[in-house]
Amino acid sequence: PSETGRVLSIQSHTVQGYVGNKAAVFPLQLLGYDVDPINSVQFSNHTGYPTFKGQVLNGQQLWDLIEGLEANDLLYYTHLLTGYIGSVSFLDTILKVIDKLRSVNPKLVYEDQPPQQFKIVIPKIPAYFTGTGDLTTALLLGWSNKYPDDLDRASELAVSSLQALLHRTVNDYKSVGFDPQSSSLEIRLIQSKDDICNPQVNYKAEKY
Ligand code: PXL
Repeated sequence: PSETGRVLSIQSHTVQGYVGNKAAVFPLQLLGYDVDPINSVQFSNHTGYPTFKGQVLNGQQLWDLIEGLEANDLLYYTHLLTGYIGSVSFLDTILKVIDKLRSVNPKLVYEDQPPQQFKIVIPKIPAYFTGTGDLTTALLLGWSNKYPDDLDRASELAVSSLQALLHRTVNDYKSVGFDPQSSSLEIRLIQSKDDICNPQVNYKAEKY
């Protein structure tokens, strides 16, 4: 295992655009994590478009992949990250996956336990995005593992990266004459790599 961590990320894949694993894998890799993606669906694009086509993985197919990894002793993960889950059978299998991963590594991190409370005040951006939740979760995982006792700091870093990326996204759309309020925007993930690696903290957490 690498020093930083090994993440199993079970999320959707879209051919075009950045949601699910497409929004989570790259930032975690930039932050130094080994990330193994399992694609819960493979869709042409996210479901907010007028139409989409593709395939959905069922619970048994997910379990097959886990069994394949297990048979080769490849099931050691420090973190499990999940997102968009399309069916109850898939969710049931995720619960089995958690048990299985915990049997290999009892310290597996899936849910955050610190009952700390704080808030970060951020300006509202008048636009609508997809994939931002998936990206935020990945960034929080990435930074909270680096600052395990400082969730404030981890959140400030995650929020600051996200805000920089959202501003870049809006400005990019505006620069080609596109009204950012007219439809959901695809996030400029790759173009924001420096903001992910080295976020400038412009948003501070305040204790309640
Ligand atoms: O969490 C965003 C997301 C993830 N996966 C798929 C989606 C969306 C949002 O539309 O369609 C397939």
